[in-house]
Amino acid sequence: MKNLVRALVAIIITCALLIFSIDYLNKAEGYSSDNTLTIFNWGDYIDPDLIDQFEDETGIKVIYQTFDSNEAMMTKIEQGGTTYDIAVPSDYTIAKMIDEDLLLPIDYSKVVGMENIDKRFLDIEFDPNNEYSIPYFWGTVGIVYNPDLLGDMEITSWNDLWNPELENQIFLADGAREVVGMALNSLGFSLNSIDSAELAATSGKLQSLMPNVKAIVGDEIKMLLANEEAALGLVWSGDAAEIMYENEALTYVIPEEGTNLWSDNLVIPKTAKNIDAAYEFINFMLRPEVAAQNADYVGYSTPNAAAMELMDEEVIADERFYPGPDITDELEFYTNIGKANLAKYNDIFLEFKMSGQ
Ligand code: SPD
Repeated sequence: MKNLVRALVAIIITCALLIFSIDYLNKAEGYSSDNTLTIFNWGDYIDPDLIDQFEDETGIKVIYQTFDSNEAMMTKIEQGGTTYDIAVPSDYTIAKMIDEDLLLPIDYSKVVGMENIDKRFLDIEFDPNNEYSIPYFWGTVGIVYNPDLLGDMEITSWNDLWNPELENQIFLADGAREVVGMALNSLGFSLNSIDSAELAATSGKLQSLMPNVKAIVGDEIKMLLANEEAALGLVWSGDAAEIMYENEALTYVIPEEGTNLWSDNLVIPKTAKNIDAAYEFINFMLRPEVAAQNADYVGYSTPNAAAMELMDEEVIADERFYPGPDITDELEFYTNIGKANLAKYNDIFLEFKMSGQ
């Protein structure tokens, strides 16, 4: 009998330990529980003081994880097994996530502060009526460059990147849509083109850029350009703002052939566990003073018009980072071109990368 009791006690202790360990591991791996909020965001994309402030105000513990591309973020959510309460995909990825039924519709009876958002960033094709997404930051893809390293060379267009004098002088952000989109625009095509002849021409044109490309890089592009390792880079505008903060010699241009206008948005994945906390976070981020502080810290452009009123006038008057509708109306969001076409873009990008080896 004693042995039976001992065995039972051992089993109970083992089970308790197991439950404790699973809970611990789950928290570390991005699983939410009662009073936690698990956020999946791009790297360097929030003021950490705001996370502390949110935790202090609400008593909710934030578990914060980062990704470096829409594709990596979506794959993780698609695979399942995580319970992110908030994720921050870009426009075309939101359309894909809606198609794949990965998102919860936003319950606007729980949202406070939508009126703060500039209408330009609402009701866009990737999510009509913002049924699933709330704007967080926006920007363009363009060229950051260092005039001191370029003599009297003017940089105004994508085609300037092909200048033979720029041998080994360009860093490119590591994104198929960004790089192929840039080459499409340089030829006067839409950056959402799925036309085979246009894509073939684009592939050829892109390969002829390779002598000028020093490297295709991830987040380190900011450090490399700020350290003057090359004269130019294809970057997101917010990264350009950060680079220019580090090294005032650089500047940024929205190329004259047109480019990508993008927005990153807060969404609630279907597998979220703490939906109430997700709404608390959304409402927190929609507050003008919070959005202004976040934009000041991160350097990207806020879509929160009420926040812009609280920001430094010089920052929001800078048309390189806050272009008006006269400019943004001419730019294109990436659209969801579908898996097969995306594979073609990836192939073009891969062939381009291989041509440099
Ligand atoms: N370091 C944060 C980077 C966020 C950039 N998002 C831009 C996506 C454009 N498709």
